Amino acid sequence: MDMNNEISVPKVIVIFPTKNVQDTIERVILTAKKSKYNPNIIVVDAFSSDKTGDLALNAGAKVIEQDAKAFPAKGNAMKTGLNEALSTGADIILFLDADIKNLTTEWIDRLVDGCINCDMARGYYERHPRNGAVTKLIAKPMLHILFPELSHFEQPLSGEVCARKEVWKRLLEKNPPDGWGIDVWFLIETIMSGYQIKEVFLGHKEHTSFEDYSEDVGKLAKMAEQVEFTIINEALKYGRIDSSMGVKI
Ligand SMILES: Nc1nc2c(ncn2[C@@H]2O[C@H](COP(=O)(O)OP(=O)(O)O)[C@@H](O)[C@H]2O)c(=O)[nH]1
Ligand SMILES: [Mg+2]
Repeated sequence: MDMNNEISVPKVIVIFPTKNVQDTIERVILTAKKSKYNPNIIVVDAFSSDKTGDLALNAGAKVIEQDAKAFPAKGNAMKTGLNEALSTGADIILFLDADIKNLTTEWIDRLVDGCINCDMARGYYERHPRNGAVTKLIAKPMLHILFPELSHFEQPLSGEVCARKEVWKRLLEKNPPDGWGIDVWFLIETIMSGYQIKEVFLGHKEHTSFEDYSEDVGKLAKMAEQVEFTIINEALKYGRIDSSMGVKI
């Protein structure tokens, strides 16, 4: 396939990492399948104890299990999904959260459109004011201090991320983390690798995970810790913190 063909008719794969999302999984798969890009769907499941796996299979997805039983495993699931998608010859790979209640087909079309002329397209949205605590209180303030060139990104932890296969291959080689740090790690490493990222506005986002912590953001402590750990590690790697732990910039 020559380059022009590849760009005009890309083979698109949508990957959903899933953990007990039986209320939303069918609808998000069917919605993604209606995209003008006619994507194949891969579900990377966390050994869900509910009906997620069966419902995903019936809705037409290929269902695989994440590589390890250690949790949290969002990063592990994304890496497992990438290896699977790359082995099936995908040109463009898009991740979407499976717990989205108001996903529309336009989200898929817009994100894939966004990375036809760019290396990576990431979704951003409006959310409930109490939603996104780790984004607002950990990721963005830390990036502002340690990676100020990334502080304009609205959603550094967006789960809606699309990139060309070359970009994903390069990122996989750099040893991504297994847990909740994966999203900000992909953001930092993509930019530090010299790629261009576009943020694409997707409107309002409603997702079921918010219901788990809307009354007690303390439930987000593990996610906060892993995001913080990842940003500190990346800051050390790129010399943004000196040996006395003083911030250089
Ligand atoms: N395979 C796998 N998927 C996960 C895991 N944790 C979360 N997910 C999925 O990853 C997506 C984002 O997780 P979610 O809990 O909604 O994160 P939040 O939106 O930041 O609160 C959802 O589709 C989850 O079902 C995990 O450990 N393994
Ligand atoms: Mg969610």
